[in-house]
Amino acid sequence: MYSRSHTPHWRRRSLLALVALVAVVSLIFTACSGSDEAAGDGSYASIIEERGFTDEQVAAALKTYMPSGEHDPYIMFASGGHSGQIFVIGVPSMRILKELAVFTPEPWQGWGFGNSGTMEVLDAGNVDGNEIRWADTHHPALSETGGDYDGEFVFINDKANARVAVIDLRDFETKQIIKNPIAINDHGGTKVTPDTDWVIQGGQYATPNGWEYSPTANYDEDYRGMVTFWKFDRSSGRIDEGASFAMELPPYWQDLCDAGKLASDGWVFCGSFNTERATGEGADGSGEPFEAGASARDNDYLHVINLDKAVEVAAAGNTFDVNGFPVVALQTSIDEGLLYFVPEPKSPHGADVTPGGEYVVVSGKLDPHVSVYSFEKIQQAIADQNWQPDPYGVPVLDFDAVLEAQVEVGLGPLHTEFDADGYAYTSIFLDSTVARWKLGPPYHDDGWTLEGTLPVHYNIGHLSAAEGDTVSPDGGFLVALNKWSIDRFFPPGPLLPQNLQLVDISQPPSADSETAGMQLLYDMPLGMGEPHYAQIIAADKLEPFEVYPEIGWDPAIMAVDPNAPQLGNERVERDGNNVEIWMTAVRSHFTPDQVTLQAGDNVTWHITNVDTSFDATHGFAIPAYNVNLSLEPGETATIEFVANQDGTFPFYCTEFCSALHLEMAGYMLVEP
Ligand code: RUQ
Ligand code: CUA
Repeated sequence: MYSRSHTPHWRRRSLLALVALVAVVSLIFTACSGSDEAAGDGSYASIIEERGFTDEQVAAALKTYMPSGEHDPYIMFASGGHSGQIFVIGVPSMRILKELAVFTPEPWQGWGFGNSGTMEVLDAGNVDGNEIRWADTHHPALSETGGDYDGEFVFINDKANARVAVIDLRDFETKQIIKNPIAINDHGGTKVTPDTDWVIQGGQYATPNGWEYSPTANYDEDYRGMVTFWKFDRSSGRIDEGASFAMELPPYWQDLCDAGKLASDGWVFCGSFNTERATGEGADGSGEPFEAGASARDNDYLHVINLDKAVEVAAAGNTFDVNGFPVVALQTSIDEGLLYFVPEPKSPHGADVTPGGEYVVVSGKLDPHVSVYSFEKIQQAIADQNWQPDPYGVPVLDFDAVLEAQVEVGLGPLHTEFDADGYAYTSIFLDSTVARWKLGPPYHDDGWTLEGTLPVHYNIGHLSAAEGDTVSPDGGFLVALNKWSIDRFFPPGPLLPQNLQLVDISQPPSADSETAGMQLLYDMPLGMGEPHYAQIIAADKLEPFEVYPEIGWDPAIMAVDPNAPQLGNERVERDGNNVEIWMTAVRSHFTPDQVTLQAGDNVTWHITNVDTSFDATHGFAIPAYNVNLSLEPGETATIEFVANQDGTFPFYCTEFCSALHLEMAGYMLVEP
């Protein structure tokens, strides 16, 4: 039996308490039903009766309710889809704690509105000189130590422009955005290796390397897929671009990746589709539409990558250059044994490694099974050279030799996560269900069986179980990330919210439960973008700053800026038409609160929030200049602009910080 390293004791306790509560509630309910006395007296029994709740609904409500002041035991990091951000959500209450600004300017956090630190991060994501100020964020990856979430960082990809962001969870701020130099879109990431040495970014729609122009008639020769391995430097909290590299892949459309762990540590697995190399239907009617052309064959290829060896090959300089970035050539990967394929049911979505690293679970969207591949058998097939080459010469391992099991789970299986008791959960898109199935040895001797399914609403994409993709999943809760909400909520116009549904998976499957013991607890509409994937971490692993450690802290360098304004040294200095301002903010005053400039001045304006109290944030807005900062306690920020508009500009604090918050204002006077 598989066992986890840390047990969420609170859950056991609160479940016992819940069972007791539900019993009491039902008793009271039974006692009161039939009598009209209880109705309308405000007691919970009367509320239950008036609203006609079932026992199950009452239990669901109790399981998600967080009394005021109580914190959620889990925090979910959900991708923000088109918003380009990350949603931070408490579980099980499903309360939104923050829309964490990543790729898109966000005014409340002062992200991208004058603060030169934030502008620099955003500008690093510009593409060919074009300012890109949105993203399609898909897959957040929490940093790991020994294959377990460590609560230090989270990474996320932008599918639309092939970018990766690094967020430091000490202050929940984005520190770095990187544009992939060889690809213009991505999908297979982000994922991290078990100690976060590497952040994985897999490709998606193939293009020529560096997305140069080439007609699709030259697809087979010129177009290539890719996977990029970003070296993460934990001490600086940044990806080290100079120590990173990519691998050139055949022009199949790589999909989701996962890092091996424990038994399969050092290897990486990525699904793919369009191994047909379809190029779409031309305007003249030539070719085939993608959705047909890209699913003509029965199989696509699971990419099996020897990352440890690839790192050695790249370090030895056995690479070629694309836009100045080292790329291991496809032929090199074949010659050096870095890349193997395994046939997988066509159009898969998700290659998910079991907690112990023994298996890779793949779901072909058009096949009602999950296919489970054994890492050991993959190694054996490699050793036996039990393969046939693909058209590019990549060894395709024998399917039967590496398959461990197939479990029929329903129509349109996508993505799989795990719990602490050796069960797997697969999202079933077409059926709109979550399937719970039993893993085989070493988890269960009688495994590889479907336990049951739970209907969800509707068209579930990914699912996320508590720490469910780590080496020690917690179980307890699972969230279904549903694409369609149809009838669940009031329709706010034809664009409907996503529906995140919380599911209780704490109960074991039982023969008399159609849903294999799973209970739907809560519907959470989310009308801010489309989360694709989410990860759920135990809240006690996160140790965010309450306030910045020292006054004058610059979040961009996570240290004190020696040039930061401090109490007592506020001043304005002029040198020709260069003006530099050192300002402090404290409840309820900016010092200085009058700044006089001349039209055309080059202005460098530093502000420090010298407040040290928890939650004593000040904002700083200058009208007409598109400046809006959020200065958390201790934080310093610098804005730079040319005072190109003369006039009288009242600046003010945009965060209601104190009784005299409205008075926290000043004048910026720009003389003509
Ligand atoms: S994806 S569900 Cu990146 Cu699976 Cu969208
Ligand atoms: Cu400071 Cu309002």
